[in-house]
Amino acid sequence: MDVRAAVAFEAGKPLSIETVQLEGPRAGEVLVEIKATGVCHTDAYTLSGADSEGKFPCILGHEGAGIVVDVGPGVTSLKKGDHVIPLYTPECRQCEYCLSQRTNLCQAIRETQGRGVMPDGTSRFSLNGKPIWHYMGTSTFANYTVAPEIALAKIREDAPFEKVCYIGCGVTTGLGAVIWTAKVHPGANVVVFGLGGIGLNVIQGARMVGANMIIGVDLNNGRREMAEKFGMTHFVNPKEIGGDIVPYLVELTKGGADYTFECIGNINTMRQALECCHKGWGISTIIGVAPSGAEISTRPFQLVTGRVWKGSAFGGARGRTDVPKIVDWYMDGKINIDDLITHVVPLEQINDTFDLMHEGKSIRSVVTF
Ligand code: NAD
Ligand code: AHE
Ligand code: ZN
Repeated sequence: MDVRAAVAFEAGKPLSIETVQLEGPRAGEVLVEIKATGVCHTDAYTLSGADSEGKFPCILGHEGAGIVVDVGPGVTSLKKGDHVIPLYTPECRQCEYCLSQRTNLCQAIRETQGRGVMPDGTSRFSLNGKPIWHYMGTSTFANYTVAPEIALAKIREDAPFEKVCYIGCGVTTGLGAVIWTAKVHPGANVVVFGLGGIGLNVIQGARMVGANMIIGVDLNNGRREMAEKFGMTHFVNPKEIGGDIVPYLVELTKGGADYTFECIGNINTMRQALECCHKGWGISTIIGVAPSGAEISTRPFQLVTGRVWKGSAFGGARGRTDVPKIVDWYMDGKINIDDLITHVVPLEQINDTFDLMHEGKSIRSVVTF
C-alpha cells in the first residue's frame, strides 16, 4: 500500500515527505494506522549521525499511537480496531530477560530491530523498489507502519492519540526511571539534569512519589516556569552560579542528593550527576543518550564511597503490561501530559519540530496524521 512518510535519506539532512510502499504484515506482525507521534530528542540524535545503529534511508519515530488495521498469521493478542502504542522496548514474556523479572530489556527481537529490519530480517518499507529501513521497530513518522505483535501495547479506546502517543517514550521514560529504576522514596532529595521532554516527566514522577527537594538543572531559563508547575522546588542554571555545580548542589541538598537523573545525553553532566549524589547511598540514573563512542568517567572513589551509577531505558517499564496503566493514570487525571505538548503540527511540518527542539522552544512536539 501507499504510505505517507517522513524519510530520513541521510544523516544531518532534513526529512523528506514521500509516498513510500508498505507491505502487509507477515507472521507475528501487525499493520497499524499511526494517528499521532511525538518527536523525541533520540530521533534528532539518530538523524544527526551520532547513533552507531543509525541506518539510512529510514523512517524515524518511536513515540506513536494508532489503530490496528490488519494482523498477520499467528497474531492472537490483537485484532483489527484495537488501539495501540508501539513499543521500542517490546515485551515477549518468554525470553530469558522477560522471565528474569529483573529487567525490562526484552531481547527477543533486539538484534533485528537494531539493524532496521523486522524479525525475519527484511523491511516492509520500500521506495522505487529499494528498501527503506525501520527504526527502533516502530517507524512512527508514517501514517501506517508494521510492528511485531510483541512490540505493541493495547490501550483503552477513549484515550486521545495526540496526547497518549507521548507515553510511547517520554512520559514512561521519565516517570518510570523514578518509580521502577531508581525507586525514589518519599522525602528524598532529587536533582534532575535537563528539563526537556524527559526531565520534566522525571520531575512529575518525583512529585508523585513524594520527594522533598526536587532540584532542576538547565541552561535554559525558559524551562523554569513549566518545571515549577510540575513540582520542581529549586532551579539551578549552571551558567549563573559562578562556580562548580557539584559543590553547589551538595551544599544545597546538605550533603548530596539521594537520587539524581541525567536527562541530557552529555558525559560532563553525567559525571556531575553522579558526583553530587550523597556519600554512602546516592543513586544517579543515566537516561540521556550520549554519542556513539563517548565514554563516562569519574574517580572510582566516588563509587567506593557508596554512590551508585545506574542507567534506565524506557523507564524500566514492561511495555505491554505498564503502558496501558500509564494511559489510565493520564485518563484518571493522575499525570499531566497536555501542558508538555507545546506544538502540534501536520506531517508536512515535521522538520520545524526539530528546529523548535534545537532552539529550546518546544517541550514536546506532536505530529498528527
Ligand atoms: P530535550 O531536548 O527535550 O531536553 C534536553 C534538555 O537539556 C533541554 O531543556 C536543554 O536546555 C537541556 N540541556 C542541554 N545541555 C545542557 C547542559 N549542558 N546543562 C544543563 N542542561 C542542558 O530532550 P529529551 O527529549 O528530554 O531527551 C533527553 C535525553 O534523553 C536525550 O539524550 C534523549 O536521547 C534521551 N532519552 C533517553 C531515553 C531512555 O530510554 N534512556 C528515552 C528518551 C530519551
Ligand atoms: N542506538 C543507540 C541506543 C540509544 C539508546 O540507548 N536508546 C534507548 C532508548 S532512547 C528512546 O528515546 C534504549 O532503549 N536503549 C536500550 C537499547 O536496547 O537500545 C546507540 O547509541 O547505539
Ligand atoms: Zn524517545
